[in-house]
Amino acid sequence: MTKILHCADLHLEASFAGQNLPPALGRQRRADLRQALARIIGLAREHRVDALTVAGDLYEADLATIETGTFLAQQFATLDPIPVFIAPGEHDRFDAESLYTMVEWPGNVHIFQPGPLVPMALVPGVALWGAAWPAELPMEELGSLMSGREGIHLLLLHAAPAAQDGQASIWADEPALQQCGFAAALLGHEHCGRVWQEGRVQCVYPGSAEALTWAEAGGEHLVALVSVDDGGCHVEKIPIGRWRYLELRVDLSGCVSTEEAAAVIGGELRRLPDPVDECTVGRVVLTGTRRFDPDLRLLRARVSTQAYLQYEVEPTESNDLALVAREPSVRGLVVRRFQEKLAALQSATERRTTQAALDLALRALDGRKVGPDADR
Ligand SMILES: [Mn+2]
Repeated sequence: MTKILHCADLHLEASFAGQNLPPALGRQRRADLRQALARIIGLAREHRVDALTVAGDLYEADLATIETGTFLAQQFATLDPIPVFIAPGEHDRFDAESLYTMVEWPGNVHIFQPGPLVPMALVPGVALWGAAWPAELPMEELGSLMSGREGIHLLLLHAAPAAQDGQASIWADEPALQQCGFAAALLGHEHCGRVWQEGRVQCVYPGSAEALTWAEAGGEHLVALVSVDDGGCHVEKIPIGRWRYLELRVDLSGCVSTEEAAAVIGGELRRLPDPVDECTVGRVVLTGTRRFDPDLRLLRARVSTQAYLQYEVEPTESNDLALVAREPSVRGLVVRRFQEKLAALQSATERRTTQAALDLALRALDGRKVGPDADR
């Protein structure tokens, strides 16, 4: 039984600036991508695998430096004598200026080059075929290339599952690929992990090690423990990602102040089934009829959480007072009068009472029930 730990799409040095995350959080996330690689290497050692395979997008070439390459080389060297096979991808494209050519890699690291698929002996009797992105994949020729070869054959490739503009594809559903006799296709490119059987070929996209964007939040972020022998191929999915993206809608109806809103949000966070920790990026959408404008800076200070939360206030016609104040209507007039009065009031108690009176007036004008028993 040959055991392989397969990963892809680490995207070391990725930028998170496009998601409006503060620079410090971006740095933390980049440090955690390195931690994910360290965890993967730990798993490879723990499971005593015969090889670690990486199907591209190991780092982001635009943002990586020689130091990134030195870090990778050091990490992979700790696995020696376990071999590491890398099929470079789109973001870590193999060329004369890439880290793959500029860094001195340890002897246990094998990097596939662009061009046609070539086989490398993984263990006696098991061949790993690979190429750097964009691979030349003449499936028809591959069949004849592989015909008559003994043993188990595996494919390592960064490729889209079907033809997409400008991308190397594996056409996994193509009979030619299945007839080539690969026991497994260890792939990279898709950031949400999936494992499926295509004819006789066991196909694996581990997904990115961490969810990198909101769009990837719902997917699986795995490494795949692949066991293969003459009898077939088995894949165990091992979740590796720690970061998650959380979307939470909090109804602030009935709250009269930012402090109260902070308490409500804190309560909602504590009630979530999964703990909200320092590896959570959250979007909190504030909904409901409010009698105050949330002070988001104060809210951030008052909500006690380790997560990084971004707040959004959902505007609704009925509760956005600034909007109502502009209405050429009795509602608009009432709001304008109350706002003048509120601006002149010094006492917090009086302000609260006046705000409550405004709320009641708006409810009455909306034709809703007003009184001590009225539900909010
Ligand atoms: Mn990728």
